[in-house]
Amino acid sequence: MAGETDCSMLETTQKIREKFSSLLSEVKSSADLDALRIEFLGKKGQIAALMTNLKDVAADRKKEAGRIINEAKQFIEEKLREKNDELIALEEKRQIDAAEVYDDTLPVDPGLGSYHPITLIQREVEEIFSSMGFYVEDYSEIVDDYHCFEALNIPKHHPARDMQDTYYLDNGQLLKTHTSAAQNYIMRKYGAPVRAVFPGRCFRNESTDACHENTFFQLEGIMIDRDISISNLIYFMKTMLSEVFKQDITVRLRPGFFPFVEPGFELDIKCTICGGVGCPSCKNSGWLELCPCGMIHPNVLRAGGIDPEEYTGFAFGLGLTRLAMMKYGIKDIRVLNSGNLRALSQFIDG
Ligand code: FA5
Repeated sequence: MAGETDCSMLETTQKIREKFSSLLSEVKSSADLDALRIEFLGKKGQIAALMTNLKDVAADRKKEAGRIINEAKQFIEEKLREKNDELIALEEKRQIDAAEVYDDTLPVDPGLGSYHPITLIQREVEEIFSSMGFYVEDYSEIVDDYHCFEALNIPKHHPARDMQDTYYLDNGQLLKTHTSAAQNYIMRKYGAPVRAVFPGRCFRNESTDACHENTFFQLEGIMIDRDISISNLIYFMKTMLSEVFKQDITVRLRPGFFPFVEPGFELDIKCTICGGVGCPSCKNSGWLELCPCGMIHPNVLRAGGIDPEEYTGFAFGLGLTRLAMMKYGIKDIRVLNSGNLRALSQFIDG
């Protein structure tokens, strides 16, 4: 290449580029790619050879020839990088595809995990009610004011709203304060007659203690048909509690006020932690409010598109988190949201 001009340098580098491109198209692995890198960019590679020959180029052409060689080098480096990225992506895809081959015949290690007590109790109560012909429904955790309050006979500025302060979103929606927020949706979905339960996470802006959390679970139930009365309500509550506890527990029913039922009741359970003598889990009263309930208010039926002249129904709002406390003997409700695996993984189904 002695005395070569920048014009013939251009031709030479062009040939090198073409040869490189053709070899690159055959590269299948990073080993191939490395070999190509050495052939063209290595110490004894084709670009290094051009650089060596640069000394023989006429002085006034050297700069231009150097630029042409550099461009070829950059071209090769760029293409090698692209190919390297392509090979990495292909390898990742191959690994992901291989991982998706799931072998369900592999033995399962029973020590791998356990269900959260809320999951256990929720499934148990769902099963009890579905065996009695109730649908099990799901509902959003973010709701609007209408479903959480207005459809439940709690107009704006009603004092009952003060008992359920919650977290509002910028768009006016809110985190649901109670599972009753789904009543209207269920009535609209099924019409009457209907029987359904719908568990869900609830949120309230309140201070926590051994029996109050700002995030807890309820399981709501409604039953609407012709001639439904308080006797039906009491029957279903009794059946549910005796199935869950499978032993004698003491409950009491007392009047309670909720704008969406009339009449309304508080159903309390005698604290299973202290046996009724009083402890922090029951705020020293011996009793724990567990499952308020009542006969659905005619305005609520009407809002759900159901004629209150023809149908009546009951509703209840079971405190699922408190039920888990009472069933499993969990003294402090805050353990349930704690993520403390030593405490939470010791409960078994049934
Ligand atoms: C209600 O939420 C009504 N929606 C229930 C209802 C439904 C009444 C249908 C009538 C008909 P209350 O705010 O009392 O009511 O909550 C119901 C149950 O949820 C309580 O008895 C309790 O068991 C549980 N609960 C309420 N607040 C908390 C809290 N901060 N932490 C843990 N559990 C709670």
